[in-house]
Amino acid sequence: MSTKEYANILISRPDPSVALITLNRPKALNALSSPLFIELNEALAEADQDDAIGAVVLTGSEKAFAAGADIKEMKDKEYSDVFKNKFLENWALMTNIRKPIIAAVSGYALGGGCELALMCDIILASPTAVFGQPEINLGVIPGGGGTQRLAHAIGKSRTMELVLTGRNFSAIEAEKWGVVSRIVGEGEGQVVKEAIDMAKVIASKGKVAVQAGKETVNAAYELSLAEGLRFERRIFHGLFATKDQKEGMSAFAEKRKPTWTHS
Ligand code: CO8
Repeated sequence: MSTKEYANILISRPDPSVALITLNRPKALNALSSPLFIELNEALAEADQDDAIGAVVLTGSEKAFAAGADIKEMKDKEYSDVFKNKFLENWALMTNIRKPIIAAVSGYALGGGCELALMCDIILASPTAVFGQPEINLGVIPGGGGTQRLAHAIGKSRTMELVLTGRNFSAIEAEKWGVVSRIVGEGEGQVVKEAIDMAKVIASKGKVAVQAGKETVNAAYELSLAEGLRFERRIFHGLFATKDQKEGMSAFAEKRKPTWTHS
């Protein structure tokens, strides 16, 4: 992955196997402008192509993961502009990334910020994290998957309440409802540290199995139970064609650590 400099995001490698992408528009609380999303998609695609990287961490600042789509950019747009130009449709490109993306959320994750976190594979929250879909207060509704992904994650009644009242929800609620995998300990930078540690663990596994695991869990959100179970079984069977399956099971039997060749 190149060390290219971007205007709206920062890229670093806290470990050779992990890419850390930090949203960096502090004056606008990381509002998600079109240029920011173009950069984010480019950086994610590069990380996906880099064989040395096993997982990506996406974060913002202590105050804001992202306070939503850029309202100032949107406010004068007309229906014909947003429809013709497929406004923000490229946001969903990140759901095609093969490698796991962990969102490390501190502070505000509102509107498109909440939707961005929901497009990641795992969300870790700092105790300061505040989620919400406040679009109703702007005369619109969520447009980046909030109504759908939240409904899948937390059910109709809660999603309806959040989308129709625009009220925020806390890290504790997010954990109780299963929006986030867990709340990390207090302290500046703690959520990023724990996300990097998790990314390193994932990156230490065989990449073929990790990609298969991500694809198969995500299928649970698209398929019926019967189709999903059949898909899982086929992918599971397919992994018996990999060297990593032979290595992993032989290593267990021989009481040694496996050496993955990612093939
Ligand atoms: N867009 C643009 N600028 C923003 C945004 C935003 N979403 N959020 C904050 N800012 C700017 C403020 O305008 C302010 O700028 P300035 O200093 O120039 O006035 C600066 O960031 C700091 O913000 P505040 O002074 O408001 O900071 P506070 O600590 O007082 O408040 C809040 C923090 C509560 C987060 C407040 O900023 C806020 O309510 N922000 C807007 C939250 C919101 O409504 N988000 C939803 C946006 S709509 C959306 O996301 C639709 C998604 C559609 C996706 C479609 C995909 C296909």
